[in-house]
Amino acid sequence: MDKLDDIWKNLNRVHTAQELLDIAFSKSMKIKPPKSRGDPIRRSKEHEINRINTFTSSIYDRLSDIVENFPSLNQIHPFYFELMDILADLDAIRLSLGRVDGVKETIRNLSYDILEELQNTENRMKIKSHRKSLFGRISSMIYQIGDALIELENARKLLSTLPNYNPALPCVVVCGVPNVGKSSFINFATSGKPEIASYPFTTKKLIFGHRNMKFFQIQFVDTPGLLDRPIEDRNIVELQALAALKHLADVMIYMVDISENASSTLEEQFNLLRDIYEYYSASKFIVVISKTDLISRLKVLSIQRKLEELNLVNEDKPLYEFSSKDHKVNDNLLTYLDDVIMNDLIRSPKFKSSLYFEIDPDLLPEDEIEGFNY
Ligand SMILES: Nc1nc2c(ncn2[C@@H]2O[C@H](COP(=O)(O)OP(=O)(O)OP(=O)(O)O)[C@@H](O)[C@H]2O)c(=O)[nH]1
Ligand SMILES: [Mg+2]
Repeated sequence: MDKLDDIWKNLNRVHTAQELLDIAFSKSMKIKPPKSRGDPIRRSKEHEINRINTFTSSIYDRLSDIVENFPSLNQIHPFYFELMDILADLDAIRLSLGRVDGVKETIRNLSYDILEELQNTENRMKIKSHRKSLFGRISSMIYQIGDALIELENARKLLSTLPNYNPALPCVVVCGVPNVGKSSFINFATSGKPEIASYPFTTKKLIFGHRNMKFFQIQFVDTPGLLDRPIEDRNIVELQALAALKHLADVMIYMVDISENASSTLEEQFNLLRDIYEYYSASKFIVVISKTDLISRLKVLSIQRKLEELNLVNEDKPLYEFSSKDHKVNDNLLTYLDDVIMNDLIRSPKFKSSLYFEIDPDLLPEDEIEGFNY
C-alpha cells in the first residue's frame, strides 16, 4: 500500500483556469509561420493548425495530468479515505475530477472538428477566425471549470499536509479527554515532538511519532482530545482522532487524568472509555493513569479499584501509570508496551508478511529468523 506521503507529495499543483489559458496562449502565440515561400493560403492554414494543436494539447495534457495523477479514491487506505472525507468534500472532489475529465474530451473533439473545417477553408480571414473562435470557445469552457480546478488544488494542498502512516508497521494510538497528557507521553516515548500546553485542545490534528525497536519502528499517534459526547456532536478535530482509533490502532492507550486540575470529571472520562471499548477494536487496550507525580498513592489505588469494579480494566485491559515529571514510573508501561508489540503483535498474521519486507534478514540473528518463520 502506498504511503500518503508518496501519493500526495508527488502531485503537481493544479493551475487556475487563468493560468492554464495564459500558458496555452503564450505557447501558441510563439509558433512562427512556416518559412516556405509556397501558397500563402496553405502557409496560413499550416500556421493556424500548428497554433491550434499547440494550444489544445497544452490544455489537454494539463487536464489529463490532473485527472490521471489524482489518487484513485477507491484504492487508497481506508484511514486516508476517512480523513479526506472529514477534511475535504469527497463528493465535490469526485465531481470536480469528472468535470475536468469531461471538458478535456470535449475540447479535443471540438478542436478536431474545427481543424477539419479549417482544412476546407480557402479564405485567409476565415482561417484565422476559425482559430480565434476555437480559442474563445475553449477559454469559456476552461473558465466554466474554474471552480473545479480551485477545489482540486485546495484538496491537494490540504491532503499533502496529512501525516504519513505506514500500514506495514505496528501503530499505537494514544487517546483520552483533553489535557490528560497524551502529547506529553508521545513526547517522552517517541521521536515525535507535539505541542504541550496547560490548556485543553492543544493538539488539533493527528501527530505521528516513532519508537525504534531492534529491527523495526513502532508508529505512535497523538490524537486531539475527545469529549464525552455523541458522535453527531463531534467536530472535525475530534473526528480525526476517531479515524485514527478506527483504522490505525493496533494498540490503544487510553489516558485518564485523576489530578485536581483535570479538565473532565472522572465520570466523563470513564464514559468515554466505555464508548471506545464499545465502538473501536484494537489488538490491545492499555489504560494509563497520567500525571502520577501530582497524585497520592492512596488515590491511585482507589481509582484502580474503581476501574476494576467497573470492569474498565482487567487482565486483558491492564492499567499502567505515566508521569512526565517522574520517569521511574514509566518503565513498567514501556516494558509492557514493547512486550505486547514484540511478542503478540509483530508475530500476528497482519505483520508477519510485511515484516519480511521491512527487516533486512541479514540483520536478524539465527533464532529470530526461525521465530519469524521465513
Ligand atoms: N505534573 C504533571 N503535569 C503533566 C504531566 N503530563 C502532562 N502534564 C501537563 O498537563 C498539561 C497538558 O499536557 P498535554 O500533554 O498537552 O496534554 P494533552 O492530552 O496532549 O492535551 P490536548 O492536546 O489539549 O488534548 C500540560 O501543562 C503538561 O505539562 C505529568 O505527568 N505531570
Ligand atoms: Mg495534546
